[in-house]
Amino acid sequence: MDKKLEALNNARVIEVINHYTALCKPAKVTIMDDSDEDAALLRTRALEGGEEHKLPMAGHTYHYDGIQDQARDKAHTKLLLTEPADFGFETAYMDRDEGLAEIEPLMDGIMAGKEMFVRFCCLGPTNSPFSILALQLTDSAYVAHSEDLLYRRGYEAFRNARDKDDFFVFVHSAGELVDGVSKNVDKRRIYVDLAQNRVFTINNQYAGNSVGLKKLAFRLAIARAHREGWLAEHMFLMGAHGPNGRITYFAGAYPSACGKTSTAMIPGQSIVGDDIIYARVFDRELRAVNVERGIFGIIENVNAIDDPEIFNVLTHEGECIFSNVLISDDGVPYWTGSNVEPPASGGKHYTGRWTPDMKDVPVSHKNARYTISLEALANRDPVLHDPKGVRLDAIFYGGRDSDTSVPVLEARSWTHGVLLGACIESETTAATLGQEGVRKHNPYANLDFMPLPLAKYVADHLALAQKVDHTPKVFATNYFLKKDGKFLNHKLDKKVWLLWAEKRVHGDVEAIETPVGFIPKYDDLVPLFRSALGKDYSREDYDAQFTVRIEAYRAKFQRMAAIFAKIRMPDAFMDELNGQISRLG
Ligand code: SPV
Ligand code: MN
Repeated sequence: MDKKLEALNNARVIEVINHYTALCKPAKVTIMDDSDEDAALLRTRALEGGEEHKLPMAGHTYHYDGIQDQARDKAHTKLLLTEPADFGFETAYMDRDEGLAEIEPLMDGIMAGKEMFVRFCCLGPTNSPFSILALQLTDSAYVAHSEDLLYRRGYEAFRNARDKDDFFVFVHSAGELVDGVSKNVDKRRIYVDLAQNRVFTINNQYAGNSVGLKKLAFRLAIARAHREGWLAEHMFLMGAHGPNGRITYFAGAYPSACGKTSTAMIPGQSIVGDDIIYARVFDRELRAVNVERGIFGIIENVNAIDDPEIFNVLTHEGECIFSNVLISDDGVPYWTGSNVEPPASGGKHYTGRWTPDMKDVPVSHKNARYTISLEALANRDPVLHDPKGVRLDAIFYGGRDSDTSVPVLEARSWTHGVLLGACIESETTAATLGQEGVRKHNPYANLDFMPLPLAKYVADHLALAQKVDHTPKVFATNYFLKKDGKFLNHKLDKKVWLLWAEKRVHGDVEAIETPVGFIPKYDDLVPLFRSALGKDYSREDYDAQFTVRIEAYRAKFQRMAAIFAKIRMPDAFMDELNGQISRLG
């Protein structure tokens, strides 16, 4: 037997590997430990197999996903359930036995002629009460390479594990490749087997589909957190830097295109993570960790002015995988909104050859991405790998609307905050397909990933109040208010909202009570605009931004009431919603 496997002394790991080797029939099985040599081998294999290509800048590579494999495949991502469930919202699921019966034949021989990489990872910091071990089998060196940038290595953690049976299992195959790209996308399936903490994902490469440890593990983790009484959230985690060196940790849930990564990257603050957290109570204190150790971020609009830290990483030596961007003939990546003109000669593109006269085809795909390690960021918070996590003092729920919500608002209580999270809406923009200005309801920015009825998830949040001495303060943000078609705020104003919220956590400033929650006093924002942004802040701007639009808010909460009337939500939640509506009356 392979020496690395033998040293693990874990019968279940061997059983899983044997089972899927027999089913997927790879030509070769390579067991990987936490060594840099094994990590380097993956990088070599990704280049040899044509899934990645080297760029002149040291450490940089690029990857293309197939034309039809550029985003999460919601229709084919299904929960396998042993009995039908009413989730309270539309979710893709199917009968577990039927799902397994469908996918097993599709997996039969799917790795023929390929090398299967067996990797051991740890979700959350290692040697931590937050750690969840994960066993990954994949025939894609690109996927394995991405995972090595995004997740902590866990071979040693497996070796030292006390409960040898307790780990998540992910089996991925890119399937047959043509020019380094998955060919059989019509046979793409992503099935989440909650009953056995395992996920099968086949015939895809886009990391949101293929990287089991990201949104697929996240679904397993939410279900597990529900069973065990903790929280797994689609949230960033960051340190807000207040007066006298004070650091206050904020988490934040935002639907896509609502400012999540840019909030986590606000200048002068420190980032712990940009996508997923686990939060647990120890000694009546809520603590949180970043599940990941890297960023799989949207590259569009990353430029030197708006995202200097990330732009810096993307334009300097160091490890980075670009996906679905333009690559010029001299090997320079270009993307939409970078403020850098692509060359007249164009270059290689996910659609083939691209030249600037192809006005209908964007320089990079809207969902084109970069994959980097958090270690590369100058503003990374040093607590990233702390097994104890950080004390979570505040939560941001970010929505996007042009006409309703004030830029920042503090919830009246924990329960009111739970309501605000459940009522997140994001308005579609001209840039996304479909009609502009359509509001999409996305409770906790988690709708796509919810593996259990919303009412149960909400009940877990409400119950937190009894488990801790101090619940985090909750804030709702909206960076997108408009007047006469123009944004009322500048992109960097969010720094002021964050620093104001930081002061509220510590009781440094008062606030104005309104029917929807607490808003900042003008006099407290003026010095923050001055010190944080070097700007004057006018009374007119304040009035335009912080006027509480009662009618619009009332319409919003009535929309929510219509939705929640159809779901059996906890009584305390419905009382809060009804109280909100009557206060607005
Ligand atoms: C998201 O869409 O929320 C992401 C990217 O973070 S994905 O990995 O596709 O989920
Ligand atoms: Mn996400």
